[in-house]
Amino acid sequence: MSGVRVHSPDRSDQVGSLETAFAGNPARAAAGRWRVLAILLATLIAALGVAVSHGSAAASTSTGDDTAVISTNAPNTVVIKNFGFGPATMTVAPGTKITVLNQDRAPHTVTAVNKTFDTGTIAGGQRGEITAPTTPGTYPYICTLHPSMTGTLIVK
Ligand SMILES: [Cu+2]
Repeated sequence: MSGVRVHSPDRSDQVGSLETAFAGNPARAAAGRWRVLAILLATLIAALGVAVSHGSAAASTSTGDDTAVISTNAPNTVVIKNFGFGPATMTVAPGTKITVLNQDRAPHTVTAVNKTFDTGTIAGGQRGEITAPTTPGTYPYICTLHPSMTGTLIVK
């Protein structure tokens, strides 16, 4: 019964006398213990509240990241921008349909060097489509209008 301490600014000067009083007064000692428990409980609830709010903030942040990734890296899609293919190398399963988005103003093509696939000319801002070969392998491709533009399709 003598170990109870009440840490409160307005009572800090009375701690010693309180301990003495508690020892001789069970009712006041019990009141002191409840007060300590109440303070501990309030601290615990506050800590939990902080943890929960941090958790939900992290969740909403990661949701935003996922959305951004989906909008810029659509599956089975080649984006043409600034006279380049992105991704420059893409791996797909045999026979996969691949969308080609031309985000330049200039027209472009996606044409296999060995001619196994070809979008034909895609006007600026338009889209085309190719179907990946059914035979696994590595297929370099170019834009026939700008042969310095090169990409690679890997089928496996
Ligand atoms: Cu081109």
